[in-house]
Amino acid sequence: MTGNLADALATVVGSAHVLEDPELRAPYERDWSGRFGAESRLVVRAADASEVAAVLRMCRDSGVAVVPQGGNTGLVGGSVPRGGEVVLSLTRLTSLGEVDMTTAQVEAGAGVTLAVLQKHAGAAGLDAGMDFAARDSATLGGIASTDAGGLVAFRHGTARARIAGLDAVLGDGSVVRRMSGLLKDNAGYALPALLVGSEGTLGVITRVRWKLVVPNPERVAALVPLDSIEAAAELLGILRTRVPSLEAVEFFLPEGLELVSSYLGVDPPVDGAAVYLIVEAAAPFDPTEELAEVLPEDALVADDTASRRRMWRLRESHTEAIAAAGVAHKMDVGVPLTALGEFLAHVPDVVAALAPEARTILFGHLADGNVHVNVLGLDDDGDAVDEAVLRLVAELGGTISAEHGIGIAKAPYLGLVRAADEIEAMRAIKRALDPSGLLNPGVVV
Ligand code: 2HG
Ligand code: ZN
Repeated sequence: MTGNLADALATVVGSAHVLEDPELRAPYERDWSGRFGAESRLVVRAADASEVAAVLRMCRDSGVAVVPQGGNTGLVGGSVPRGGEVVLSLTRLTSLGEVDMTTAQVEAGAGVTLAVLQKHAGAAGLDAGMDFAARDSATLGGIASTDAGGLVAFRHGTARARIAGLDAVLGDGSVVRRMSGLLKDNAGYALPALLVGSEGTLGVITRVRWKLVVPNPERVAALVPLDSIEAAAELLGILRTRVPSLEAVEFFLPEGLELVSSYLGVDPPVDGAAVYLIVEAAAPFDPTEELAEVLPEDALVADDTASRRRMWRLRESHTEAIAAAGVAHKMDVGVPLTALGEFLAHVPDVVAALAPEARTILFGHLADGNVHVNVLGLDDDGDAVDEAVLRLVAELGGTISAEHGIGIAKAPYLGLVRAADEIEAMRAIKRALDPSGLLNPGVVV
């Protein structure tokens, strides 16, 4: 059976792009979390939308489920096999259109990485309006299908806000094509909006039309040590209301700073605080003064590119430093800002009650109320810890997934934050668009 399917797929994509050898398949079978993954039946690398459609048709006819995959930088098991599926890699869909300067939009294949889009936009004097540490590998298809957020979501929104349109092949083989880039288009249901954030469970996004932003040439960052999370929340309020050029407010804690500094082999530029913020402002004019007026005196300011990068590395390297220390349980949660102090104060205790030896590292996107809870040193107690943390999130009115997606990691907990009626509506949509359950089984619902 596998043989037949592999041969059939090879007639579409070429035999060089059907990977059956376990060694060649391996990089596609485990995601960046290091926690999720299993063997696939095979990996197929399509080159364009018509190949994607043909691959899906063949897999449906053979009764084999498909896991769509972009740069495989996911952290929730949503882009890797659960066992025996075909992995459909979209990384070859790299065609990139010319920037349309009238609309400041650009069409890009699902396999274009964020870094390539950023460069392409930059060459046209514009900016992608999105950024995060996995920029060199993460692809636009994955970014769209998870509704990724990142470091400048506070200013430019999540992927949803950047997507003017998309092309996709649905689970039933039909095609959604919405590339006109119209600002106003309310003709019927917004299918592209439904596909954004659907994590490859309804359709395979093959192309997006991306809204670029006008870059701000003057930029300044600051590393701000603070005594408490309450002080951080108060400063956030001041920044939000008094610094119109504000672009990002990120945070990490002493444990994270220590781990990252030793991973990078650098001396931490500050220490002794309870919370550290990285604040960035960008404007057509120099925002240094605007920012300095509201920051405490001991804030370290970086106004040139090299020192800004050094500062940001302390925040961006958290994921890598944690991965180097072990396989973490990762909970990407959103908490209302009014409850953030309570959440951050309680999480370590909630974890310690179930797993006293575990190490909890908290960091994330403060302005978005988005906390990355990383717990190292969990074993059999891991699921109980996940559930306890996610329950706390739900009790505080938050969400169990802010920007990484539900994947398979959070699927059992969706009911904590979505009512039974809503989950049933999601299931009805899944049945309608993917009646044979071809796409990404076990993910989301
Ligand atoms: C980040 O903000 C990413 O750096 C990864 O979303 C978070 O590793 C994580 O938990
Ligand atoms: Zn993040």
